[in-house]
Amino acid sequence: MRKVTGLTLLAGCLMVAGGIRTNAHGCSPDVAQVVALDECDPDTFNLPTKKGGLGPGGTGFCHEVALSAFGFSTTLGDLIDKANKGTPDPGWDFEPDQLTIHEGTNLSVVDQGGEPHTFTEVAQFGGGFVEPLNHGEPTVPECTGGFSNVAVARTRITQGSRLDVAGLSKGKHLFQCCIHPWMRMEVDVK
Ligand SMILES: [Cu+2]
Repeated sequence: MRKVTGLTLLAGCLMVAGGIRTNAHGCSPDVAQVVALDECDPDTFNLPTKKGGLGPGGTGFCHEVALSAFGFSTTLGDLIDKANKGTPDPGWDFEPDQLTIHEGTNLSVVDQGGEPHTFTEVAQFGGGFVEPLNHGEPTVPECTGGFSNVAVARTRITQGSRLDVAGLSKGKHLFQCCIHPWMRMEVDVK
């Protein structure tokens, strides 16, 4: 009898999952999409550190997505210059900037840019762990230590990868990138 009940429930779940996206039966949570974007220029980002880049180690820090040959990318120098002037590159961003979700909805954050980011919940927006990109703002506690801090490292998203955020409580939640601290997003849970 138990097995039959279980199968019936499973069939109910599949029907719900295949129809309108709903959480009415508690089968699978609603998912809200967030994307991380950047336009990193691999030619400058992946230069050896001696030449002012971030190094070609591993598979390189920046993976080509921005069509740099056609002028759509941001060089490493430009990125730092703009951050220093307090006018950071708006192409490096989480989209949307604000999201209102119901309690129980999961966030699915996909990195569609070319380099790693973090999607880190913070009490208040502020600087990340890469000082030249902070425009004088102190590093927020949640970003302190960079990737040597496991709490920060587990919020990292590399190009093409996805980070799921579940269990957000009702209220306002702030997320930022600990590398590019102007990448910020507010999530309001109703
Ligand atoms: Cu970032």
